[in-house]
Amino acid sequence: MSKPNNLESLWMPFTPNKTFKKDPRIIVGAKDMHFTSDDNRQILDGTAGLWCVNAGHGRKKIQEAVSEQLETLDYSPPFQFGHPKQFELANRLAEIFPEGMNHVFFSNSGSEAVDSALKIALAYQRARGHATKTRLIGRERGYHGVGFGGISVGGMVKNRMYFGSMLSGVDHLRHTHNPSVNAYSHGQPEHGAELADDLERLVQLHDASTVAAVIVEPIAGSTGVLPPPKGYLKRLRDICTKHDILLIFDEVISAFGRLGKATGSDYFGITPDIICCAKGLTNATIPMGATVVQDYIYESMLENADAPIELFHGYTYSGHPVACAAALATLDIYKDEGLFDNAAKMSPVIEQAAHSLKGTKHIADIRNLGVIAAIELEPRGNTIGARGFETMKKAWEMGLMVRANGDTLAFSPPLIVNESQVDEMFTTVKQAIEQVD
Ligand code: PXG
Repeated sequence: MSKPNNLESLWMPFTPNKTFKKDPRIIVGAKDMHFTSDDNRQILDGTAGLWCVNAGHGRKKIQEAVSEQLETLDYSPPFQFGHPKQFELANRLAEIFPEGMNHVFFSNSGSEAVDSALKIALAYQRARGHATKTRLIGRERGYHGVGFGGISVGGMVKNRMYFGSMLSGVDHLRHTHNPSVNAYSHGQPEHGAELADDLERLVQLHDASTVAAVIVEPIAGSTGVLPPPKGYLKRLRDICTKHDILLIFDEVISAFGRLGKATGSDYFGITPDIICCAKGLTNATIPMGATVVQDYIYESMLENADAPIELFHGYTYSGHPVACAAALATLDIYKDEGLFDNAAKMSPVIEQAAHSLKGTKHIADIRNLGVIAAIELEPRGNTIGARGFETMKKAWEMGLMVRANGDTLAFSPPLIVNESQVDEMFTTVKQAIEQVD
């Protein structure tokens, strides 16, 4: 397959359409750790697509499961009817998610998993008699997808500024990025646990009786990879518990092995009340999101809701049979191939390779955790993001896919990555950085 001859009609998401269409990057195939471009080059996937193809591309087992499911049951309505695989998948997730988190609500994306979590939090507070707890707290630089709920609690300015006033009754913690004391940290930074105390201040301002939930990414991804300072998540958990506020972890990036465990919660040893996930759930083959809740949330809703339908929420494709088949096959691969353990094994290799670039021109900071690394470049004068974008394009020409979030280059390869591929990723990106102005 070659380049389509007319790129005009498609409005591309999160993409400068004008410049892309003048000089497009077209992907026509993928296998294991590589994409194939339309000019038939092999591109090393340094990003697992968009942090999602955790088991690598073109996995036969998933293909077979999907095709068999399409033959057997292509669709069944999720409201008032069930099909076996959605129950099986919920049970399988309960096995690998933290203890006590045994109830799963399905959706079709990370954004929907987040909106579902926020709505469940509000409905739960009301059902248990705390109807004044309606306020939602997010964090500066947070990314929680693109629904109105997600952008309201999110903290990335461009994702918010064009879209009006969003949800009311939302407040934000400060972000945790502090390069003046934490630059070039290996893994979690030492400084900044006290920033969790922002939640105490917000409670002083609004009163706990008005706060339903706090949502954070345990490791912030899209904003340029910000591992949490040591002790920060524990402090946040403790303050939430003290004030009877739900803690939601948005694990759309961190679940399914990115940190060497099934969940970031498991990796950090901090259990939230609700976890949102998506991406790696189906190895990105079929869109799917999930919101996993503590038993007491589900049980309280069933007991106290004021209507026979306990939660007035759901999607036409909640628990879609084909997505469930893809997810079950994906979970089998993670388990059979020990991919979370491989991620844990590769984490120090990535750390070492990433930090070996310190001293390369333009580089201002390097961060890493698990199978994630980020190289932050100095912006070129006032043109924020230009240097990052040009480096991404240069790397593509050189056979490497890397994400540019502003001037931060982010790596999050599939968990099947090996040492020589890690070496290739960082050698190539170094050369790319050296070639941009
Ligand atoms: N929460 C988090 C933490 C995410 O990273 C979403 C929610 C939304 O998921 P959906 O499936 O609705 O896109 C995400 C998505 C990037 C990048 O450049 C990351 C995401 C999406 C687009 C770009 O790092 N993550």
